[in-house]
Amino acid sequence: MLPLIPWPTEVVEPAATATGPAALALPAVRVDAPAGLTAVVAELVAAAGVPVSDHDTDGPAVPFTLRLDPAGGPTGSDGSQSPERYTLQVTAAGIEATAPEPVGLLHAARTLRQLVVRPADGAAGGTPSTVPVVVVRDAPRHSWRGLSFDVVRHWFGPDDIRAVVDLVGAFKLRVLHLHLTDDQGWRIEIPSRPELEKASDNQVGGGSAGYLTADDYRDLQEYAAARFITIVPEFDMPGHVNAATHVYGALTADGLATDAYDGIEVGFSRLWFDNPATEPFLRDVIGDLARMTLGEWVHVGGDEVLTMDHAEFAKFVDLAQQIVREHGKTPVFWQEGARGPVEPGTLLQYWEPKGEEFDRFVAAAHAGARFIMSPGNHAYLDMKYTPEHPLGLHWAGYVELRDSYDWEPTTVIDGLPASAVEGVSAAVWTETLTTRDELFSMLLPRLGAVAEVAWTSPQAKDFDAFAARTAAQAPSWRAVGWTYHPTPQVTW
Ligand code: TNX
Repeated sequence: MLPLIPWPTEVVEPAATATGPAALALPAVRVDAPAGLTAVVAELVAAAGVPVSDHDTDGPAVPFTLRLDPAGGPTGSDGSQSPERYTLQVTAAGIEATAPEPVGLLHAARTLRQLVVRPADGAAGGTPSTVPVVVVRDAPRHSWRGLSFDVVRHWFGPDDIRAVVDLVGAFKLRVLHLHLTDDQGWRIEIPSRPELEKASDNQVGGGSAGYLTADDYRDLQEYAAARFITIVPEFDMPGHVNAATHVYGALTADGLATDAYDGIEVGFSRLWFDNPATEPFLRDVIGDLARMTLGEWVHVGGDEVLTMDHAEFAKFVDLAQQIVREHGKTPVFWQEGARGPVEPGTLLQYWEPKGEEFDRFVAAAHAGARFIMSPGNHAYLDMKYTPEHPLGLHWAGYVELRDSYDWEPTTVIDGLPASAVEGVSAAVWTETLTTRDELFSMLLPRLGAVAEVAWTSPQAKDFDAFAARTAAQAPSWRAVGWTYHPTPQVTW
């Protein structure tokens, strides 16, 4: 059993014979990769505990050769070829990765990282790590594989966000969606609206917090992009806006700024479409956010506006969608966006089972909307594992590891065409999470389960095997300081 998460398309292990080694020793690895990839690949090799050698003269080093090659990776039974496909081949002579695109080469290096076996505790000093002789041919099922991360309810700054980028990368996810604005705080500099900084120093329970400067945001996106991860920023509107109305009284019905809010209720704050201050605010914020964003998408929220009629809400969806498109980006909304006039290509993020809305979702799909599946009862990693769990919420139920694993994204919404599913996103909201360790203990091991739902074909999924692979990965999490919850569903 190889400890790979997500499980790949095809794994070929040679039958054990007397003629060849079952594993290759890795005293050191020499990386030979296309320009621009060498540093991140070396970082992954080092994270696996294997020394990276720069020169032949450093002593024995195993070559890890990464080559762009359209022949790398598998072809689906229907002839389909994912641009993320790759092949990783470990032989007695060395390690080779081939892929048509750089992202595939990086996936191959991530697979290698998971395959490395560290010397057993108590092994003689100098005992090298090893890697099994194997061929892995692999490609993802869905292209949108992400994590939605609330950095508002409790502030998580650039260092924590970079750690989360590393974690999502380890499971071959491609998207980190940052929930940047909400009732409690405003977490990003908007150059045309510098006053918003006044709403950054607050969070759930009060206390000091912060926000990303434009420079922080650019650096983070570049860090993520070097790892083929796209940051998708979210400005949540027309609800969840108390941070904005705290700064700009002109946005409220009575013209008075609202008080800062440090509780965890939702649904009470709102914008007013006919207020003359509203559209300029949306244009400034969405415009700046789009200009500052390297990736293709801008998320404009739309969830839980509990005090607005549908007609007014639809006007917000229409306007936000137009502004995002005017800036050359693709809009993303929470599922409530389906109540507005969604256009082809607009993405809707499903999160809550509301049967009476399913017809609307299906209609939106037929109108060309694409769906990101984040069902609360499977993919919300801020839900408690069990009733006794000290952290998290439970409005969507208790979400144990198996709940995060055993679900099928194309059948969550009755009647939705499977072809309308763009992919899957886990989500972690931070009302109850205050430290990186708490955050990671909610993400691990469940993020691996959601990643496997997004990547692996349903026929190849197997919870018991997944649980065993999870246990086998835990030492590598401990080695890099990633805290995880030792759920009893895994024999650690
Ligand atoms: C629902 S999911 C929300 C968030 C909360 C979350 C807590 C969504 C679109 N809205 O505002 O933080 O539940 O689990």
